[in-house]
Amino acid sequence: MKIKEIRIVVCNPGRNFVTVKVITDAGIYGLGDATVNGREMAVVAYLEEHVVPCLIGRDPQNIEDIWQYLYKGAYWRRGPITMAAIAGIDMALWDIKGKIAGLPVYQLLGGKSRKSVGLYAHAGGLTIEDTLSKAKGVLDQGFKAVRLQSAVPGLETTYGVVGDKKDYYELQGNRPLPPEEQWSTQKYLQMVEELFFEARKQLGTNVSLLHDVHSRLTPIESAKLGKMLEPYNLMFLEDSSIAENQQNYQVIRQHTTTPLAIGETYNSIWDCKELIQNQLIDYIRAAATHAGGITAMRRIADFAAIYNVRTAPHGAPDLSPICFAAHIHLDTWAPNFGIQEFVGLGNEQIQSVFDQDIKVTNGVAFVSDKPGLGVDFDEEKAKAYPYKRSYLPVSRLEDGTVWNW
Ligand code: EZ4
Ligand code: CO
Repeated sequence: MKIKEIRIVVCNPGRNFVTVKVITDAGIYGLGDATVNGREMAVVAYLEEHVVPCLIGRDPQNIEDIWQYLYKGAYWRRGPITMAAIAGIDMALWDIKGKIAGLPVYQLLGGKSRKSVGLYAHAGGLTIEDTLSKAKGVLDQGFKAVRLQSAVPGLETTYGVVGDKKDYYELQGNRPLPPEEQWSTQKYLQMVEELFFEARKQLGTNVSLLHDVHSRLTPIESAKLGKMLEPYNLMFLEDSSIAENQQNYQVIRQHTTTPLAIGETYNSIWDCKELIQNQLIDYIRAAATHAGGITAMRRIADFAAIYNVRTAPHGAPDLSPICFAAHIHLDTWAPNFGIQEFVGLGNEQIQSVFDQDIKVTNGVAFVSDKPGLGVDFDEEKAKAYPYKRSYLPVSRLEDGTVWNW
């Protein structure tokens, strides 16, 4: 079998997605997600100019060799653009292998470790009351885990709060230039303690609570927050600090037993190697699209399992339904799976472009049993939603200093 053609399609059914379609001479095709939010066209150029020409005529069944060829063979290893390009191809090759074998991808990985995949939903409000009423709505739908985010009083906008926008897709919008947002650690810390105090009071002790700091705190501030939140028994505290320097998490870990999660921006196992082997984190949140595909995620999961670290793949709306399908296969297989982030199966336009076969009910997802990834992409419908330049916001402290968004 040979790769005959590889098509890279960018569409914007509410937000930009970069979709890779690998077509074989046997009439089988595979799909992959290569979306990097706010940097989509860089991945397209990398794929079209530097990857696609090298793969035409190769046997798509040699997934590992193609992965190594693109990773080691480029000399320039890692980085979000390179690894998203590799991921897009890799997912498509697993999809093809499943279709050849007549088996869903989770079966190729080793089969089911569980019947269904536990999900956590989001609740983000303009006030603590608003957040908690949204959380109650989520629990009424059957979710047993919810991420709480709430607006910081005194700041114009806060990460994770949809506000008057319909959904996440409208929230990011399609911004021709990056918007700017403010940050104040002092104002934030006051809000977040009250949020979790009220949450336990109103939601009880049976629900798993999570929170995403989105890398806004220094390590010692994270340590302080983790300690402060111990009475509220979080499932995990996500991205409390940046870990470019992985030793940062030693500072946090020395001070708190609040479980820690990180990894949604990671491009490879090397970004989390020290965090995992020194047991500085509890959940690794790498995403198939950004960490190098299913081949790389499988390796990260196996490495993490040795150190009691569980997987909790990123589930943001800027990962396409193809990535979500890949995650549900990985989550169904991984013996050390923890929980899957879930923001819904997408708006109407997304659901018209991507045909998904995942059942979500009572806070859990059931993997597709179709051969391959079990997701399809309608190129014709995608044409109705052309690419629009769109950026994530940039964050500044109140004195104007650029900070972590
Ligand atoms: O801000 O995916 O946990 N989820 C997140 C996301 C990220 C976006 C960035 O593209 O932190 O909402
Ligand atoms: Co996050």
